[in-house]
Parts: sequence; C-alpha cells; structure tokens
Amino acid sequence: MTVPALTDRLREVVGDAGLVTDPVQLGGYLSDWRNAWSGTAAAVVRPGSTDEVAAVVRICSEEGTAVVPQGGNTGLCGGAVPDASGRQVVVSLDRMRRVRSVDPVNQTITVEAGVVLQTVQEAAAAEGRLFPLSLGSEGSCTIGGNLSTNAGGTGVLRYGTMRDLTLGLEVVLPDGRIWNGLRGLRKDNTGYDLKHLFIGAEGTLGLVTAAVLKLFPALRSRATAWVALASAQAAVDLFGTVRTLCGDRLTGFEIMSRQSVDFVLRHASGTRDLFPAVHPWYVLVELGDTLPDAGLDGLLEAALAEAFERDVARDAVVASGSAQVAALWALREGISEAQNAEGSSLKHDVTVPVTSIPAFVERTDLALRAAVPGIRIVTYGHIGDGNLHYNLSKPVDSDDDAFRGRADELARIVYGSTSSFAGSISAEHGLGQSKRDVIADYKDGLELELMRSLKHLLDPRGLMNPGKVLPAG
Ligand code: FAD
Ligand code: 2HG
Ligand code: ZN
Repeated sequence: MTVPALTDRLREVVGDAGLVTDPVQLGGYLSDWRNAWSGTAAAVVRPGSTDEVAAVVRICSEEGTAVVPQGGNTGLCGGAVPDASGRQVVVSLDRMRRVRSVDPVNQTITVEAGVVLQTVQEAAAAEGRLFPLSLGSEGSCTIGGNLSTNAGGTGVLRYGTMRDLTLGLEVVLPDGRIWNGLRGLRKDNTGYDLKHLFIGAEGTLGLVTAAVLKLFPALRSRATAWVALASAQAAVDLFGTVRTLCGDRLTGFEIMSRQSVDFVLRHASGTRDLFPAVHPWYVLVELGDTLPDAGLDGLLEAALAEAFERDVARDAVVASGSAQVAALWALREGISEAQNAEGSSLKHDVTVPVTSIPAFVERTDLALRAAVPGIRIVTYGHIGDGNLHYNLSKPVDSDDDAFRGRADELARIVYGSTSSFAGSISAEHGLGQSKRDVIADYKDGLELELMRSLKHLLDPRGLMNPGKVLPAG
C-alpha cells in the first residue's frame, strides 16, 4: 500500500486532529530532545482512545507497517524515535491524558498512558496520597513511557521502580487485540503475571494504553541535606550510616562528582555553590515521614554528626525551608541539561553493587583518563541503588565529532569495568537503539534466546518497535 493510501486509512480512525502533518510539529516526533537520534515516518498518529489505538495498530498489522510507540519522547536511548526508512508509523499517546479514577482507600490511581508523570503526582496529592516515581523529566515524560522503560529515578530506594508501582495494565497487542489487565489487586496469583512482560519492553511487545498504579500515604515532613565528601568511599560509608540510623525514612540518596556540580553552576541560572571550599564529591540526602512532626531534622543531624566524628563528611548543610530544598534539588536535577550544554555527552547508565562503587569509579576513571587525556568524567546518580550515570564529556577545546567517534571504544571500557563488578550496563534507561547491539556481549545467551522467543510469540512479524532492545539477527 502507498503511504498516501495508508494515511487515508489511518485518518478514517483518528480524524484530522489525530494526524500530525505540520512539518514543524512533525520534527518534535521524529528526533529526541538531544538530537542524538532522528528518523522519518510514513505518518505520526495521535489516537484519542484505546479503541482508536487498537484500530491503528490493526491497520498497521494488516499493511505490514511497523509501529513506533511514543510518549513524552524524553527517553535517553533512542527507543521512541523511528528509523530512517520513512515506512514506520509513530503512534503518540499524547492525546490520551485522562486520569480515569483515584481510589485513596484501595490506594490506587488508574490513568491513560499519555498522562504526564507530574499530573499523576498532583492527582495523588489532591487525595492526600503520594505517587512516588520522581524523575528530572517528570514535567514531560508519560506513564506509558515510564512503564515501558521501567523508569527509576530518585525514589527507588524507598518505593522501587515503575515495575514495583504497577498493579494492572491495558495493552494493545501487535495484532490490534486489546488485553484488559486493569486490575487494582495487590494479591492475584492466577498464573503468569503478564504485566511484567510489557513493563520495561520499550514498546517492542505491545502498546500500553492505561495502567493501575499504587499510591502511598503522603509524606508530611521531610529533611534534606547537602554533604561534601572526600571520596566515593566516604559516600558509601555515609549511606551505610544514614540507612542504619534512619531506616525506611531514607527516601533519597544521590551522589554527584565535583565535575557534575561545576557544569550545573556554569549553565543553570540561579544555582550557587554552598560551601567555601571545593570538594571532590557531594551527596544529597533526603528523609521523609508521614507524620508532620517526625523530628527528621534532628535525626538527619545526628546521622551527620556521626559521619563527622568518623571523618566521613567534610562539610554539610541541612536545608531550612522549601526554597532551600528546591535549591539543593536544582543542583542535582540540572546535571543532564548542563552536560548537554557542554557538547556531546556519552552516556552510560550502569549499576554495580553499592559496596563496589568506589572500586568501580577508581578503576574506570583510571582507564578512561589513560585513553583520553583531559576527558571530563561526569559521575552522578542514585548511589543508594548502586546506579551511576557515568557520563563523559570531551576534553576542553577538543573536537566534538572526534570525541563522538570514539563512543564505542569508550563504552567498551565502561561496560567492561561494569561487567567485571557483576553489574548491569543499563540500570534504568533501557536499551532502545543505543545499546541494543552491545547488550549481546553482556547478557547471557539463554536469556537473549528467551527474550527472542517471547518477542516472536507476541509479535511474529516484528512490527512493534523493530530495531529496538533485541540485538540484530
Ligand atoms: P518515550 O521517550 O516517549 O519512550 C520511551 C520508550 O518507551 C520508547 O521505547 C517508546 O517506544 C516506549 N513507549 C512510550 N510510550 C509507550 C506506550 N504507551 N506503550 C508502549 N511503549 C511505549 N529515566 C529514569 O529512569 N530515571 C531518571 O531519573 C530519569 N531522569 C531523566 C531526566 C531528564 C532530564 C531526562 C530528559 C530524562 C530522564 N529519564 C530518566 C529518562 C526518561 O525520562 C524516562 O525513560 C521516561 O520513563 C520516558 O518516558 P517518555 O514518556 O518520555 O517515553
Ligand atoms: C538522572 O538521574 C537521569 O538525572 C538522567 O537518569 C541521566 O542524563 C542522564 O544521563
Ligand atoms: Zn537517573
């Protein structure tokens, strides 16, 4: 079928409002926010309901046309971007933005896949509840994208990843059938738990259209500190201390190297350094409690006092008031954008056991500095989960293209080191197109074989987001 004929069939389902034709608007659907990946498409469609998604997918299946699901397009692995063939159809969920229901007693919220994460957080808060997934991109990313990447972020330490926060799903399968698994049950042992196949599948097994998510009691007090440290080992030691003293009140524990903070101070307006001296590492620690007067400041200060006594911390400040809390988080959340402003960033989103982080950083830093003298290593992340964003920026005054040209070689150094610590080369961002080939070298062959079998079972003609996640061949 020709592209115009396909477009006509799709228009019959979604109407003019559901087809993107304006060239400027189209650009936003065909490349990612960093312009790291771009493609073209036969059509970009924006269905307004589950039935419309199913009809669109059915037409694509009949025509043998590949579908690329897209949410907020904030992903960091190129998973939502079509290829260059001009034959794929991008299905954006950005018109499916309904919060279907909130049940504060069952502690659940049911939302369509295109609902922006921040909207879910706000809808939960309006009922005195917490939806704890929290990402720097929460003003743009969608629940469908969060599910499909099994998103992590800063609340995982206490509440888990998106997988842990999900009770039920509604999914349009590659042939256009709708699986209604929208159950809000915390117990349901009736066989295989199919929702977990689609969570983290990056749109390769089906198109998520709605979800039932878990809610928690709202936090009514919190305490936040910014701590300067001499080494990554000190950060791990501090983590142990705070965990022991504060238990489950610990809701966030984020690490940043001085290089990361330098970039934010340079590029994010309104940010400022907090201590007179420069330190190699910083952590942001946050405690939360459902009681309004839980004495969290005192608890955090006691943990920090112990850290000073044991010579683990070099300097620290506990935030007083919400403006200061926001200022501390701005130093953390601004790193992605600030690094982007410094030219190409080569991203590596890895996990190793928390105890291995100091040795991992030391060994990998050494190897990279030997390979590229002057390389700027931007290490930060969710250290409480063992998850580091081990990102690289080119040496000052060097050529951007030449640096990008060494991406594979440098990734091998980082992933080789990750692997030697029994880690994972994708902690929370997924594989998308950026890591889909390299994963073959780091994942067990039998696991890959099982993944391929599942893909074949659900999508025998390979029409759901081809070229993503599974290695070629
Ligand atoms: P998209 O980018 O649109 O899509 C991501 C993948 O999911 C693609 O493969 C796409 O095909 C698929 N997909 C999207 N919607 C659907 C659907 N309805 N059904 C089936 N498949 C679908 N990620 C983290 O995990 N932790 C972080 O802390 C974090 N911080 C970030 C900070 C910044 C500043 C930025 C820019 C990104 C960050 N991310 C983080 C990455 C990104 O925001 C997450 O991966 C997010 O979950 C993607 O959501 P999205 O709606 O933008 O998905
Ligand atoms: C974060 O934790 C995100 O800030 C983004 O996962 C990481 O941009 C990155 O590499
Ligand atoms: Zn992250």
